[in-house]
Amino acid sequence: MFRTYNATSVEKKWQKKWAEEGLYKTDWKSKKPKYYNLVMFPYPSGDKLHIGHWYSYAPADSWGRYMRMNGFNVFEPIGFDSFGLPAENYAIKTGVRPMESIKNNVAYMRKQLVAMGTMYDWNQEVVTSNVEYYKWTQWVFLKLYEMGLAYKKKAPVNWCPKCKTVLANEQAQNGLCERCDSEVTEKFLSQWFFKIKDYAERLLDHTDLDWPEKTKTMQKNWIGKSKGSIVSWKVDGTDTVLDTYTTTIDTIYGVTFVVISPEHPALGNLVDERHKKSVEQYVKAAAKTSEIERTAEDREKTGVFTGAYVTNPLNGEKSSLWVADYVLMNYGTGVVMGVPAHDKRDYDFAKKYKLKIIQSIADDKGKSFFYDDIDKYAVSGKLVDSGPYTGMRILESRKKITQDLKKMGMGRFETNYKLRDWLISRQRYWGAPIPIVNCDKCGEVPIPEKDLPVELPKNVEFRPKGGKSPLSTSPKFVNTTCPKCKGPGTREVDTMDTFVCSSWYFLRYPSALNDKVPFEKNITKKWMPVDMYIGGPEHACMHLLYARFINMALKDAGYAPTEEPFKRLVHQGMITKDGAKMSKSKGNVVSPDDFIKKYGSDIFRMYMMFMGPFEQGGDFNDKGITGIARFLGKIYQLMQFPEKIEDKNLLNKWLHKTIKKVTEDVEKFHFNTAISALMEFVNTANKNGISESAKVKIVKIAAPLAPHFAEEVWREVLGNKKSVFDEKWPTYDSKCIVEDLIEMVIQINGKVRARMNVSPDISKDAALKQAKGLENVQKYLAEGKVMKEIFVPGKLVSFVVK
Ligand code: ANZ
Ligand code: ZN
Repeated sequence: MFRTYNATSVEKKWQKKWAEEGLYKTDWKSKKPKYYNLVMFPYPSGDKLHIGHWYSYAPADSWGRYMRMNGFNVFEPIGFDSFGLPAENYAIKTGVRPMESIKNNVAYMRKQLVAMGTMYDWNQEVVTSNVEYYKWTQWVFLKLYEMGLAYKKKAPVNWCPKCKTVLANEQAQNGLCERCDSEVTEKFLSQWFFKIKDYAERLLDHTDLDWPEKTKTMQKNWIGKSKGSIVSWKVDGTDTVLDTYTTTIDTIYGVTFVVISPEHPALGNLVDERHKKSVEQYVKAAAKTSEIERTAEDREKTGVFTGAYVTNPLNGEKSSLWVADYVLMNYGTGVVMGVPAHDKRDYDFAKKYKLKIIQSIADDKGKSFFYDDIDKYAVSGKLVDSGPYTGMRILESRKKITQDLKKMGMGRFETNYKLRDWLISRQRYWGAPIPIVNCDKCGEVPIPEKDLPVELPKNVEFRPKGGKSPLSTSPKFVNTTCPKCKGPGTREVDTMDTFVCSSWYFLRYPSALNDKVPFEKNITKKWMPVDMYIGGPEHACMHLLYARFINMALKDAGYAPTEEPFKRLVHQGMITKDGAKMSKSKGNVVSPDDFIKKYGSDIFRMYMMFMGPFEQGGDFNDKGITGIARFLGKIYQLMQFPEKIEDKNLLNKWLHKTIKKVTEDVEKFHFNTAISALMEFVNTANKNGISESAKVKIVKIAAPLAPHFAEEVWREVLGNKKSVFDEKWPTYDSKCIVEDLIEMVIQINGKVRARMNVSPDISKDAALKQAKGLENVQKYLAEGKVMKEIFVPGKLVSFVVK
């Protein structure tokens, strides 16, 4: 009777054939519109490709295939983010040098990705730990250095005791290490930073980016733009003026004390003899406390009086100046005005040290409130006991007070950002060395571009010891000549954060084979920006922020062609097993390889897509996968049916409905419902029969979802010579889809007033529009009544007219 489908042998055959035919080699000369389809490349740690990679990469590839069939010249590259901790930790665990283990792991992952049946253009592969790549990562560093965007500074930095390295702020959110969840401590070290803060305003602008709202909001919150005012306070008996930063200048008549940060450079000169000892003690203790501790909300507020007094420039009132560790030096000006009536922290502080509490703002009933509730009162609240500003609305007063202060030369408007500069040095071996030489005579000297790469030495003890950079133990690496004076110099021994490697790889892909430049101008200009970027939402405030920044900086340097690197962004959801996150420690990790062996990759790919909407994720179970296997078996049979149709109209209607549904669902990344639609079609066609022309269309729309399977049917069963992926995506004929209409009843204030015939899936807006056009309804509207609401419960339209 019918042949049955043998996934394993079929898939191997097509993978081989596709490679031989060069089917997925990018056509650089094509006249078709370009489409850059990108996934976040994997870390080749010891784990191989796991189910999360599969869940993200397979549908991403289906999307690329879909776009290709829609007439685009699709560029779909892949590579390996192979520097950094995952690879290095694996090497440490196994004792195999990272250079060796990376080679093996990359080779293994490559095989897995081929087995997945992806249409990656392997010619353009990048491996970030290869010197051909990291040479250009060092080049990126030099460009930023030339622009004044890379600098070294001694600063308190996050230190992960387990990873034995410093971390960027983004990698230590909530005080935990992004990689190992250890509690982060603080160290005072000299480190390299990138001035991402200079780009805060541009990074806040997401106009024209088709990105998930949530991700844009997360970036906005992380950048943390704050608009406020600076006020200057003269210190009694000195020439010193202290600036405070406040977002609520409207409370200035409620200031009863001012607080200075323990690290403030002016503090030493302001303390009087009597308070010197207690202040010194306090400052010492504060230096040992981390920022995370100091800013914890539930922590008891402490501080000491400095003996100094400052003057409020508006009413001449004197306030005592205190030093307290809840004021940080690296935000605003490092000095804060204390308003205990309206700020909780200041309130706790005032209570503890018996300071005055003066109300200066009130809600519309005259009641005082804390600023936590500002959203409720910003519009209605008013100033009280505030001199000439008394009675003024809060928002209005902010403008007026700041303008007045400005005229007096005692203040101005100011914008601050929470975002800190990006700390990029790491005390680890497995990264791109920072291309800088330190010379006694010339100081810090960048290595000239022509002398790149600074190669990572092979024979170095790579296991980190006591927080010293492993490279510092190699005199051969460290000792060099100064590029400027040719005298003796020493190299930087830190390596770059791997997020530097991944913040420009999308620019490299189209020029991956070029060893003269990091990327060719014309090619990059043609291919950037990335049209579709797919990857995890956990990268919102790290990779996705860094990549935007580096791209913008390289644009300013005249290299990158576009302001933004990624036009459309889609995040995959998470796969769970029995409702729990998969993890090695729980022992519930599903290995994709076993399933591929058993079912083949198309069935596995389809099953992953069938679990739920791509962005939502789903729960993995073994039963579902056999259902998909049976389904593909059924289509395979259907494609061998002789042409014998019961009802031609029925077939046409289902065919076009299915094309429409699959097209629309794939556009939305709802692969799960696209697959359901195909299943429904197959069930109907099994009973009703199928035509040769319908077979052709069905194979085409199934092709992105089950690539090997579709190619097998297309060429071997239907007898075509060329690949199904060189075919055009079928269009549907809406005339064939017209549904049987249903009657909808229209109620006005509870009484049936009219009826109309509509399609069963009519939207609320369309129903409303159509109903408004009815004569009977218009009569009611003409009486001057306003349509307030409309409901479409089931098949009923109901107007409430007032
Ligand atoms: C007086 C005041 C009264 C404040 C009030 C708040 C409420 P955002 O929105 O986060 O920018 N602040 C300023 N610099 C600080 C620093 N270096 N360390 C700790 N706190 C600092 O918050 C701005 C507010 O945070 C400022 O407004 C200041 O306190 C505080 F009822 O000034 B406010
Ligand atoms: Zn020198």
